[in-house]
Amino acid sequence: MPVRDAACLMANRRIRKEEDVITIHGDPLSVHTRKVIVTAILKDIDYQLVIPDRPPPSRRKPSPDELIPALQDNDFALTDSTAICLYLENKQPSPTILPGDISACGRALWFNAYADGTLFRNVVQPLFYQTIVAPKIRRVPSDIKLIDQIFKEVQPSIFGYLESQIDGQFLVGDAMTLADIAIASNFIVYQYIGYNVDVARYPKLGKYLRGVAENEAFGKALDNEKPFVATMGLDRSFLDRFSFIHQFAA
Ligand SMILES: N[C@@H](CCC(=O)N[C@@H](CS)C(=O)NCC(=O)O)C(=O)O
Repeated sequence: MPVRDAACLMANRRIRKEEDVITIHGDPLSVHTRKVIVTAILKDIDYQLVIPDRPPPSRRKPSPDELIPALQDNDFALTDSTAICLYLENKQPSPTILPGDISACGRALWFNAYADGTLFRNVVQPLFYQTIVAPKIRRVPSDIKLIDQIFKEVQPSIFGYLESQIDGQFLVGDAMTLADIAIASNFIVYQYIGYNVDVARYPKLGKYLRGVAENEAFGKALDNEKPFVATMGLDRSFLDRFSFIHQFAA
């Protein structure tokens, strides 16, 4: 698709040579697209974002599994946020999103898998569907019983597990890794759709998420999302509260 015909074109800072600019097909509000965007920004890789048709049920499918994100880097196409992030890691190794130490690297990959396979599949995706897609896009009632069940029976063990794993600013080591990008990206959507992390119950998780959202690359991605958040009528006030708390804690 010619760049100017794209539903949305977002250049990441200055444009270098055209062949250096990768194309990310995805939605800026999607958990998995954000992983790729944050990774590209962190690594100073220029990208353009092409948003497939909205709303989700009628998207044009850019990938074999019909999911977003998908990457196009000149002649090379790739799907799956983790595969794409690891491709970008090899394309531009510094700064790294995977620690060199083998156990730390394994741990980062584990949290990335947990973010997708457990946090997203069991909490964020069903809540997104029941809170946004069902009532606002498909115009069918939300399943209140299911939402309640997620809060009471599913969420506590997942949030509790994460709370137990946080010991400092990042999940692994002393810099942002794929683990933080994947986990925090889920919580951004969780909060966009109107839910808050109970900081009295999960104080480490709350503080950790604030820190990741304030990371420069993550923060830039979130700034770029502002117009899309507004269009979808989502709530980004938690990010203002983050900076409010940050200013007064400084
Ligand atoms: N394992 C895949 C999951 C991708 C995924 O579930 N993407 C969602 C959006 S976050 C999707 O494409 N949903 C259908 C749609 O938006 O059309 C990855 O990491 O990329």
